[in-house]
Amino acid sequence: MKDRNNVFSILLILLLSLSLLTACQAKIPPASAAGLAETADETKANEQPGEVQKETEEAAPQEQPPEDVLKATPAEAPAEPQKKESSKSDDKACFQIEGTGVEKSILFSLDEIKAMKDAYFEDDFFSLNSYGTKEYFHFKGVKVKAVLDKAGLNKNAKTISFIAFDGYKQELTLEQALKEDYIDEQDPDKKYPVIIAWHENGSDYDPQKGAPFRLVIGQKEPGDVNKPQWVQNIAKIVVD
Ligand SMILES: Nc1nc2c(c(=O)[nH]1)N[C@H]1C(S)=C(S)[C@@H](COP(=O)(O)O)O[C@H]1N2
Ligand SMILES: [Mo]
Repeated sequence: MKDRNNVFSILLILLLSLSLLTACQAKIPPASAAGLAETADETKANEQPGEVQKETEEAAPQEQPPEDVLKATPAEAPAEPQKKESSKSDDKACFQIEGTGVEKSILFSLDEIKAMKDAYFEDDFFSLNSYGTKEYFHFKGVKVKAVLDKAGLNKNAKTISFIAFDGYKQELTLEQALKEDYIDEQDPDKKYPVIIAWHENGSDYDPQKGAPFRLVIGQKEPGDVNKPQWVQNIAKIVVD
């Protein structure tokens, strides 16, 4: 009886550590995932606000229902009462930066990102989507530049791709990623860097609903449809 319990515990521990080890990378989609096609459309739409982006537009609202879905695992709960939630939250709370354009690949955890105090940026961001909807969102995050600096940029670095767990992708040139003076067409005093946000409109993203990171970028010029660029649930940043 005892032996069996021991074997069971060991198996459980093995399984848990395995899932922790692989959690951050397991679901990271390849750069060639389906999102690419939609992305191309979205990017074009930035220049031509009239363009249609049916698939992504319709999919978007479901992406982020700001509801509480925090019902923690009833079936397995008895074993470790306290630990469960935090280890679960950590599972997807990271993203990977990689590619030929960086000196080293790094896995960033949410805690590490939050600890980058010098790179912290918080503000209301104006958004315009392809339907012409204008809206402000409050974000807290870090400048993309700081994340790139940590990985170390190689001389060849030219493009920065932000890839989400659902395959959605947006690509910036290095210049666009480092630019610190994006605008808000309604407020001439504002200047924005590109950020990776972990907090939107009063709450941190819930890691149980996906990687808690979002790319946020202001407008290049008045009329710039910037919201499609706000990649949710960033899994990977590829620098080439
Ligand atoms: N991962 C991911 N991020 C995404 C999308 C998506 O389909 N997947 N859609 C984009 C588009 S087209 C828009 S307009 C906004 C919608 O953001 P919202 O859900 O906060 O309104 O998210 C953008 N970020
Ligand atoms: Mo969109």
